[in-house]
Amino acid sequence: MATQHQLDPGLVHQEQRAAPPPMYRVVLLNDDYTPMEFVVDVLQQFFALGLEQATVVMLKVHNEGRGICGVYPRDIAATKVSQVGQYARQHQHPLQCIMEVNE
Ligand code: NFA
Repeated sequence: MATQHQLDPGLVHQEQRAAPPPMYRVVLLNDDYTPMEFVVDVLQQFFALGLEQATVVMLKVHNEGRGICGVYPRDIAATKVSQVGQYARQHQHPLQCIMEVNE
């Protein structure tokens, strides 16, 4: 017969499991200057969206001020923010991309 300790490493007593690491939303912000086609291109290139879904997200950002591109572990989210920022600056567009913790 299994002991309680073997069945339950910690939960019956006070200790708890570590929470899973947080995920991060990568968010695009609207501006008045970045061309719509450039935003669609960014969403296809860096967030693996097809033309239709990239267009839906671009229009959401355009109409509502912001939109979620995807939700990722911290390091991946940070890399995407950096890549989008670099790509936008390279093309002299003011497009802003940020990350925020999901809950
Ligand atoms: N608002 C921009 C325009 O009218 C388009 C845009 C969409 C920019 C989404 C940034 C993000 N050209």
